[in-house]
Amino acid sequence: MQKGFIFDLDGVIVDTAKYHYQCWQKIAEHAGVKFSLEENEELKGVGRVQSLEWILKKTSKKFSQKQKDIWLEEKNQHYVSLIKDMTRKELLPGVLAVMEKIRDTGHRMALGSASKNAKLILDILRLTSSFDVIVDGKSVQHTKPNPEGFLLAAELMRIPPENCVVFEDAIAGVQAANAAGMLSIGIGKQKYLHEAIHCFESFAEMDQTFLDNLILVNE
Ligand code: B16
Ligand code: MG
Repeated sequence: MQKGFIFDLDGVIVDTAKYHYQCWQKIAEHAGVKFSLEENEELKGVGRVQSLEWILKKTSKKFSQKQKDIWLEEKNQHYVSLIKDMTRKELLPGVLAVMEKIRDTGHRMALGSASKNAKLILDILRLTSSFDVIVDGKSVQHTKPNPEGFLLAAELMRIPPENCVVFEDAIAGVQAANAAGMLSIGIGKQKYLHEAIHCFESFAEMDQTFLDNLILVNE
């Protein structure tokens, strides 16, 4: 049985959460609100516009759409300036080995990211050709926890959702995978990702027998 493996990008393949956080902190400062690292967990996997709205809910001040658009543009320019110098050293531990193992077994692989910068990041990391399908923030109307992106990835891979596995670092992404009827595997802290069916601190911590069983081809 051929399976579809869907990888989230930020926080699963590469550690970009720190850059998103740095950029949102600047915007929060402009808006006069405090924004902590703990709160940043809530924004993982959440689209850019929704992330700004989340931050602005922390203040009773009202901002015009023009002001919001300026901040969205500023946030993205800052973010792009930080990621452009990224190297493969910033790939998360164990992810490449897992990707290779899946590829060697003949399964299909998709990227399922909420980021509109996903293709740029894959190019920078020379990973674009590793995926059969790329679904990013530009491909969908609704971002995680809505399952639209993962369902689209399954459709494009031609694999039924119940035969898909999703690797996610975000609460919103785990919820999206569950809503899509896929097997959710959290990569990160169990305290945030307890809704995932399985959870590992990182790919490097993933039990090899578990991985072998996951990618086992049942005829
Ligand atoms: P951008 P993922 C998500 O990517 C990030 O986790 C989230 O923090 C970010 O706000 C979102 O992409 C949008 O990113 O501003 O680059 O379009 O984790 O779904 O790969
Ligand atoms: Mg993520």
